[in-house]
Amino acid sequence: MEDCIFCKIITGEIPSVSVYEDDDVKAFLDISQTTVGHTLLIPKKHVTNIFDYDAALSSKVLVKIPVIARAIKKSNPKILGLNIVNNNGELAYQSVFHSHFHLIPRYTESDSFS
Ligand code: DGP
Repeated sequence: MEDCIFCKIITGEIPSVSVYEDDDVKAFLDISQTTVGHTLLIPKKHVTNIFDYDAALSSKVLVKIPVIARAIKKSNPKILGLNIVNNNGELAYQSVFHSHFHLIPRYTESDSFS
């Protein structure tokens, strides 16, 4: 998609801090770090949101959520929990219309900045 920020991140046209990448997905740090390590997981195929997922895309993308979650947790012993957030549609606070899953690590209160 020509004007999609996340498609441009996939091609490298817009720089990002990569966390994980394979043929089907990319994970990179969110520009607005809710907590340190806040990561976005996106399908490489441009789809707007969860309403566009068929079984094939689901099996390529959704299975990666626990993979990335475990990798984030393993990266820092101070991570005690993790929120997975997925906004679908403007009314549900989706602001970038290329499907994405937020993985937000949670620390003790003193380690986190939000
Ligand atoms: P949402 O509100 O669920 O659609 O979240 C969109 C997220 O995308 C938001 O947390 C900020 C992030 N974001 C927007 N533009 C960029 C960008 O250019 N680079 C990166 N790394 N993240 C971005």
